[in-house]
Amino acid sequence: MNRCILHIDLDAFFVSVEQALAPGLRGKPVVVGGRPDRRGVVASASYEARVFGIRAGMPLSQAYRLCPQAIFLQGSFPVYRDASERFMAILADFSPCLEPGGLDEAYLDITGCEDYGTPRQLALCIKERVKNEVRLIASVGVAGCKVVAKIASDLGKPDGLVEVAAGREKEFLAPLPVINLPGVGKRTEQELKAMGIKTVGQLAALSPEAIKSRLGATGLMILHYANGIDDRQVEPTGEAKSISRETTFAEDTLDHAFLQAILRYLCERVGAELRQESKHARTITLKLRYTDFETITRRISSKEATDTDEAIFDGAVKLLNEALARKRKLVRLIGVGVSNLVDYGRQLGLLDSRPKRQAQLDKAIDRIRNKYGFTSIQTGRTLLLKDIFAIREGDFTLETPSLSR
Ligand code: TTP
Ligand code: MG
Repeated sequence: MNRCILHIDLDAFFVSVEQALAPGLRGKPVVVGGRPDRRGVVASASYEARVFGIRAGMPLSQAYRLCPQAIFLQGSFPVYRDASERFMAILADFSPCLEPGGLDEAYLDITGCEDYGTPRQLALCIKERVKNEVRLIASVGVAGCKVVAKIASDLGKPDGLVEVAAGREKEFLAPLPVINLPGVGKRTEQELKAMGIKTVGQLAALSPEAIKSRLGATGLMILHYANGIDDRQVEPTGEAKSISRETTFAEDTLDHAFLQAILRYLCERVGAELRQESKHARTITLKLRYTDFETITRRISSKEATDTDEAIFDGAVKLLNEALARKRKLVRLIGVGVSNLVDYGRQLGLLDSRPKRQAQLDKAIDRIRNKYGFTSIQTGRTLLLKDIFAIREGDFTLETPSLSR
């Protein structure tokens, strides 16, 4: 039986949630990421803002220069997570074979669902429900494999519905620039350009030997994709593989106490997320970006997995202190992540009474924070940040969250 896969991605997700909450923002250039006079990057830009050249990942100051009249918002991660959960719940009504790819996108395998409608009818139905129930616009790609469905959903944006019929994949992909293929980044794009390859069609015509000698295993993968071949299954795991938070400072700093306080805050954020996912982590990663944009990551792993803020911070601060001792360069960005996740209870560290007490304390704090907002409780180590907390309202996003699944 031919597979039928949908890729669904929300349009300008963070911005659209803001516009749904405040309809006055609709139809305007809106940017979520923070104030333009602060450091940081654009997380999401409305399509009206994109007309001015504003893109995700661009420094906010550059976005401001391109469009000073744009409305810049700080954003609020808990609100986006809530919208994401409601979005995913709608998708789950259509098929149990659902693979979230982030907060605002997912693959859905609807093979064998013909009795409920054609793929197009089901896609329209999903769009309609997302619009009515979450007040967001979803773009959908329909195809026989993941890679083509993803490219199709992207191509139709905004408010897209692009269906690629079985057998027409190569024809659909051929005219597109190679950068549209997942797995082709700026560097691969340059490599291909040096070989005289600009479009997916040109790439598809290469021999496996030719591309492998230049680009190795990645080359073979993108050659398959270019030919519309992608055997990857939709994997309804939905489980987090890593959880991380990072923040860019308003001013570069070498203030150790401040760096440690921010790190502690980020560890508490990561810890809360980890506990919500009912996971323990074996690996803790610290990320630092220096004033000259040099970026380092350092990790520490242990046999015993943990989910306490204290243990995450202990590991992260050790890495931080080592890094600070090695280089005396101002720090621009700091981040912490956990990975190598295992299910709760599958490890023995919990038998130790100290972590258990901490685990109970963390859970009590989680309950209060879920009810009254994250900054309703501060631990001794983040007290230094109280002025930063005080100037913002409610539950803000000081950090860029990332949940990789
Ligand atoms: P995307 O789906 O890549 O972007 P988008 O939904 O804003 O716009 P569109 O899909 O219509 O092109 O990412 C989803 C959300 O993830 C986005 O709204 C904000 C967040 N995000 C970041 O925080 N940083 C980033 O660099 C990117 C690309 C996204
Ligand atoms: Mg999106």
